[in-house]
Amino acid sequence: MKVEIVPFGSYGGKDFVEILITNKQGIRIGFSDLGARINRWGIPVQGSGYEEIVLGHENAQEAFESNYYYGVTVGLVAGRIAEGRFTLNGKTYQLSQNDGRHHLHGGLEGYDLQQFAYKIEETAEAVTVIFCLHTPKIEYPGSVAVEVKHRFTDDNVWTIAYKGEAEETTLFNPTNHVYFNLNGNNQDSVLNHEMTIKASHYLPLDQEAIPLGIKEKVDGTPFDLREGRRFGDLLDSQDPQFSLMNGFDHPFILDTPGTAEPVAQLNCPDKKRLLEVYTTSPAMVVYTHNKVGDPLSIWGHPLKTHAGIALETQEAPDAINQPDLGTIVLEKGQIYTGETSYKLLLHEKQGSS
Ligand code: FUC
Repeated sequence: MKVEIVPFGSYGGKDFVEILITNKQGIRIGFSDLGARINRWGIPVQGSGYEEIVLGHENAQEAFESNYYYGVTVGLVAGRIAEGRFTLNGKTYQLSQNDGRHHLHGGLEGYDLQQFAYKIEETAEAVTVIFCLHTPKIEYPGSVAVEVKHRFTDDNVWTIAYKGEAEETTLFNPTNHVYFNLNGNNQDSVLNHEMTIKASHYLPLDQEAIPLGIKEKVDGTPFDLREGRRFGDLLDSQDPQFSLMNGFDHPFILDTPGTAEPVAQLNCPDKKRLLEVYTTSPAMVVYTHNKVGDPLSIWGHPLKTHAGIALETQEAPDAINQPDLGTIVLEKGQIYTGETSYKLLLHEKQGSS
């Protein structure tokens, strides 16, 4: 496999890099030390570069100015914490309120904009980039020494393995905020994607996207994706939860986490590309890029509503205030581990479209 380290631009006096890994099929994936992020996953097109199946940025400055968290590692806590407030061991904490009155995606100093140290390991069939960060004790109750390993193989599997060790008892619930668009660009939206999510329940939200605290059966709703539905066919749904968010921005409670069964699939029949998702996490937030703001374009093309689908594996949002939804407390000295894999299957010879 080929590994290249190229500049990803500078911001705030820091220089960032992108690590590009090309496997024996010519498929190229890119990770950056800015937020331990995936920034590209490209399928070669004869004579004209790559079709990128994830949303990303040209450089660090664009990434810093973006509101979408494309491909970033999210931490310490993925998902919203209502009013940024919670109580742990009898003490109440107030975190930054960076999403209206709520705390979102690790707050103002989350992992997404931190510079991670990295090293690269190569074996015969895979390259692994190991990103490390010792989170300064900013706003959460305790620091976490975190390691995010991105592994990419010759058979097109990208695996993220997380490890976190708490110095003081704290909260920890990381994810990766990758958005897929298997069309290979952001000019076509994901309306043509078939989504399969092996989840019998989802979490309805209030108007500010905080879980209402009930696990709702998906039966008879647009959230029933167990057999696969074309996203575009769901758009005229009158389901109040679906229209509330103009699409999905909801946690799904997964039926098959930690097994050899995929928890989800994305299928793009037009391009004969299929993506399978495997995870140890009990829930997955699915966000269908329901709004477009800043930036207004990426990869040289204007963004449109539903430009991608984010599949964020994690414990459910606001679990710290709604214990029935999961546990995100990491005790002092305890080690968190978690793993998610995205497997790309190409059903036609690529490189000629
Ligand atoms: C998701 C959502 C949010 C937000 C963000 C960019 O995880 O839950 O609503 O807009 O990503």
